[in-house]
Amino acid sequence: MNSRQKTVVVTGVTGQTGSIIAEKLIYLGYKVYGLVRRSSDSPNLKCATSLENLSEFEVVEGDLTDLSSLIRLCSLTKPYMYFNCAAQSHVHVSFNEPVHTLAVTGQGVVNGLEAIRVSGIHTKFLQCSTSELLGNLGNNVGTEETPMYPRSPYGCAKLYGYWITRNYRESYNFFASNSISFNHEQPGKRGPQFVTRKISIAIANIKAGNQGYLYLGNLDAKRDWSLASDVADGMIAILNHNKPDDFVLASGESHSVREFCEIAFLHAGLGDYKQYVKVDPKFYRPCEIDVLIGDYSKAKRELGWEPKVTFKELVQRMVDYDVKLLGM
Ligand code: F7E
Repeated sequence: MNSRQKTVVVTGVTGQTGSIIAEKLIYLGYKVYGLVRRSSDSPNLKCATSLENLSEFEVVEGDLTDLSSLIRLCSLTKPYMYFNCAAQSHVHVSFNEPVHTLAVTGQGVVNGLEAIRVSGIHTKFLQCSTSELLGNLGNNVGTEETPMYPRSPYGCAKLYGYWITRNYRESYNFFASNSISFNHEQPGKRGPQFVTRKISIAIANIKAGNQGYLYLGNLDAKRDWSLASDVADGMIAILNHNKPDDFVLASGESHSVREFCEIAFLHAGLGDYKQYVKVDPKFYRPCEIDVLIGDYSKAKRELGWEPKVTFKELVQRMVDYDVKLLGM
């Protein structure tokens, strides 16, 4: 590696997947520049606090919606790779904040691509795209060829990000790729407003006697869940591939929120989840995707990637983390 090949930009580095990618790349010998939004407090690194004092990690203050921040970032750091993990990533929130979601989740992508183009550097670009692009699959399994039909403002903004990434690849010969990642969760890092972590934190609180019930929305929604660390390996492999392309990263299995609850409550020794889980319609979405399941055979064939952690193990690890955190 020459010195430039060791430099990487990660946006969304304070979030679950961005921080995992940063950790993995630092371990592999890269210098990582993490874009962090300026706030009135000193920067809060959230999921990336473990990286704070490492010489291989540097925070660059800036905002995805501000093209000049990104031009400055790219001109200064001349990254060999750029992982665009930042987004307003909560699907339900996007119905209440559609314009903000578009600015960050959609326009933030073209800002990154433009910053690379204006800086005149050759940078491999990964857009973290999502299964939310696909919409209701019926009885089908989602592949790279599945027609896209997003069902939320988040999905619509991600659709723009997906296509503008392909457009820069086709227009300017950019090494610009998409991961089409299905749901991915990391014990201790997943935001508490996503359903898996909401359940694991509630279980810890119920065990500790701090909480009686857990209120959820649609228990019958089915998702294809993987460990985020496995998916992050796939994202890195996409940029290490010999050509830019788009890849589904998924587990190939679909499970309902109800099944997640069943396994989680039993594993925690609380017995039947029905004693604790109540449905509150305020958690329903105006428009839902009922079932998501992905076919990762292209990633397996071309990248040698496959998920390592099973659904049951993932549920158990999430519960164990939060129960231990509360000292139970
Ligand atoms: O919901 C249902 C909810 O918010 C999963 C993001 O990372 O993955 C994630 O999007 C399912 C949905 O994730 C509650 O209706 C029931 O069907 O954990 P979630 P998500 O919307 O699937 C994709 C791939 C992304 O790209 C996104 O950025 O669970 N559900 N009850 C609930 N969901 C939440 N959040 N809270 C509930 O109480």
